[in-house]
Amino acid sequence: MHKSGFVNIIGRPNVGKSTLMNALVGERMSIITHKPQTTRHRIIGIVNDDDYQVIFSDTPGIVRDPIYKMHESMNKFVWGTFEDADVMLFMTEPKEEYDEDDPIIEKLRGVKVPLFLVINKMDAFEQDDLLVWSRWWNDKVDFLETIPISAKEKTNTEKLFSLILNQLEEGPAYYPKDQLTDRSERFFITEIIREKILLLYRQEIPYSCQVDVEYFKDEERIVRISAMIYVMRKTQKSIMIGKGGEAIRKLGTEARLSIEKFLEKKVFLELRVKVRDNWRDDENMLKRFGYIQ
Ligand SMILES: Nc1nc2c(ncn2[C@@H]2O[C@H](COP(=O)(O)OP(=O)(O)OP(=O)(O)O)[C@@H](O)[C@H]2O)c(=O)[nH]1
Ligand SMILES: [Mg+2]
Repeated sequence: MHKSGFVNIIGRPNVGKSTLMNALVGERMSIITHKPQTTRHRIIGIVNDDDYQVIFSDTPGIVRDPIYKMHESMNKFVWGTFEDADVMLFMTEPKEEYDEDDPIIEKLRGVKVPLFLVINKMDAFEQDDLLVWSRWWNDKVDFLETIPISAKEKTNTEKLFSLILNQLEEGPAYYPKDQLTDRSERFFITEIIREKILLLYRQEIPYSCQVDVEYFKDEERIVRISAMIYVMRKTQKSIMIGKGGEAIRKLGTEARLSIEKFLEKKVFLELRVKVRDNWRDDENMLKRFGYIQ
């Protein structure tokens, strides 16, 4: 019998959804940083075997108070995963507070497919904290099972995978068996650059940025890439570039090294910066960057 299904991972920003997906898939699919709102899209990671195909979806952290259209789109990606899930993983971490009337609770109550409560970062908390948080959630929502894990240290992640597999029903392979994701190389390059921006720049800068790979040419010995970084204000542009171009050079080097690892090839990377004041609210820009269809 061949099993398959969609397993969707949701939760607030920064709880470790992307870390978990990468651990389950065994590849570095989604970018991970210590900052909230790292993931902005729904990203698929596929685990293939002769007897099964499990299609995981990593999603953006649920934004509580959407300010920009971009945030609304990010939340829409999350709510969309309620429609097509065969299994849902709701992820939280001890000490993460929710209000009794948080809309996610009502949403979770309505889930008809197997629903797991995944309490992450068990490496960083006491057993008691795990119990308290498990109890709080289980009083409110009918989870099939609660599982404490450490996505970072891969504690209980294999156990979680087999629990998921037990819940999947007979079904076909939806993707070719050698496929790991639905995203293009270009998308991952954009994400790698964005990851470095999140790591290198402070405060609102990373959140004001969008990266667009404008040129990608795979030549015999080298891959040539040119990317545009959109920011919202002139002052942000000068921060991106830095004194004498120092900041953007550093970004360029770190991104290039990471892209070279990803493509397993030498890379020439050109980065440019442009001001586009309201891209997070601009429908055309949001369409172009895949936030809305
Ligand atoms: N201590 C500890 N830290 C973890 C664990 N899993 C993830 N983290 C850290 O938590 C931070 C956020 O991880 P991500 O995987 O990016 O979280 P996310 O839920 O995808 O965040 P968004 O994309 O912003 O929604 C990173 O600094 C991770 O290294 C864990 O099991 N233990
Ligand atoms: Mg993420």
